[in-house]
Amino acid sequence: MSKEHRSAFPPDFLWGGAIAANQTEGAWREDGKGESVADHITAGTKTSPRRFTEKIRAEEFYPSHQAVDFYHHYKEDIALFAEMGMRVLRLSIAWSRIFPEGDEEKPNEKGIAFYRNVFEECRRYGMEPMVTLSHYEMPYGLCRKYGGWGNRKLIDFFLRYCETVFQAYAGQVRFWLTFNEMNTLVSRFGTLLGAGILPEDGRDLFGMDKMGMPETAEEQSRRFTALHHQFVAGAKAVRLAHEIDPANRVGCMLSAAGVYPYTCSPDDVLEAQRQMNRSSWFCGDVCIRGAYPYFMNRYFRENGIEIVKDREDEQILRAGCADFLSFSYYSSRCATADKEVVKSAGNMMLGVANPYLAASEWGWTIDAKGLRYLLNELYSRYGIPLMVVENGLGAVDEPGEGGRIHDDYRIAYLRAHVEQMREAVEDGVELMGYTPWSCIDLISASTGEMKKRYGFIYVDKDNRGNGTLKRSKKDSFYWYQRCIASNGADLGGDGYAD
Ligand code: BGP
Repeated sequence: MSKEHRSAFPPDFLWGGAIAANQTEGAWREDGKGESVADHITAGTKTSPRRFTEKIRAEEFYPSHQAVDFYHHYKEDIALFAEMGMRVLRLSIAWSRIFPEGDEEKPNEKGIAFYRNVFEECRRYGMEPMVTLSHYEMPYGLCRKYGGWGNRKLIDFFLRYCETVFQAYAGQVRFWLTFNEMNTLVSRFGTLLGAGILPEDGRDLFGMDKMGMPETAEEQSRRFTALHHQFVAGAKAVRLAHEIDPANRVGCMLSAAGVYPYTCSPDDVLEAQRQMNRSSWFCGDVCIRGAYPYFMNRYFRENGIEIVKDREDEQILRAGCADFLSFSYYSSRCATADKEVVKSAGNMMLGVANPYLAASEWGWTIDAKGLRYLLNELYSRYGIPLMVVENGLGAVDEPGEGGRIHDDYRIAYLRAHVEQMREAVEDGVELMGYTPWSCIDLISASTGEMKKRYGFIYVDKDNRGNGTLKRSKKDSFYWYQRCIASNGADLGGDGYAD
């Protein structure tokens, strides 16, 4: 295996890892925490979807309730992250720990104290916390009482929460991300997790059971209005963060995937462009350029979508552009205008299978070069610093002799992606950092499984919640440790175990 001994990455490159509160913390009702929308979603599998229940039912299993118990293990976990050499930990604050129902006047002090301790622990090791303000876990009270982000009142509730945490952690946290993968709201996948718009009791998480049925214009209008409210809230949060502490840097966060035309037929090329416009550029343009792009007008018009806006919104959007663009990258997809071409299995954004690429066990296309392509596309469009805040391989890990996990498949995936990031940096892209998903095993967002593992650190827990929660280092732990120590120069070779 060849080794590269030169690093293109800047010396202050932010190597780290990413987690989210609802997928790691557990302690769902401890120390005054309220229920979040994630706490109402049952476990699923690759083939049986997660479901939403209005009430918590004793006979159902809700993975976020315990997750991997980061709430009680954070010291041990952060020590392990530091041992890998991580310089940044991307994590989210569970909004419902700070405002249990979402609409209280006063925050929950115990929730504030918890994150203060977590950030202090990070700082003890010289690790920067990077905080996602809303990662698929808004207070359930806001969904139940107000209809989620479809209601404009959410902007004020969100801003109150932002002000509370910006003040509380001033000096401790410099990097903030507003809404995780906010562009999932451009399709029905984001309706529940992203917008907090509740479906009927027992409905599947992504509305896949309705996939054949088109959404009504009214449903779409509500979803796009919810997204508009998030745009406004995000822009206001950027301003507020800067006012409270000029050192704050606030990024928007997108789920990003390159979209390739399935063939070079102009119809496929136009279809790929149409999908890219809607799925990535739309939200990026609003958050970074501060205005709705021209191409959405026709889409809104033709689908009867009406977005309720206030007169001052244009100005708010212009005044609150993000400082940097962060995104998750797992795969790319193909687009075709040919209805006969079979759709491949996928996650949030379905696409046509790419005959040149392999896929993960969960059907996600693996495309490291697609990351270089995308980094260049994003940078040439926006010209602001970029950060890859999620990237990784969900796979089944089987402990071998002595409980060791030889996850060479994960190392291969990550190595290929780091190599392509390095190429992009050589191309001239301004890349701030990389926080793979994930530094530790956690609950899968789409399926609720533990079995779909992403971490460098194994957590002994199964799909039904059984296990000791013991942490152990996988081979990828040592690989990443060397990658960071060499600033991305040493990516090769086997034998990364102790
Ligand atoms: C992103 C989410 C994460 C994470 C990741 C992997 O969409 O931001 O929360 O879970 O995808 O997806 P999954 O957990 O479904 O495998």
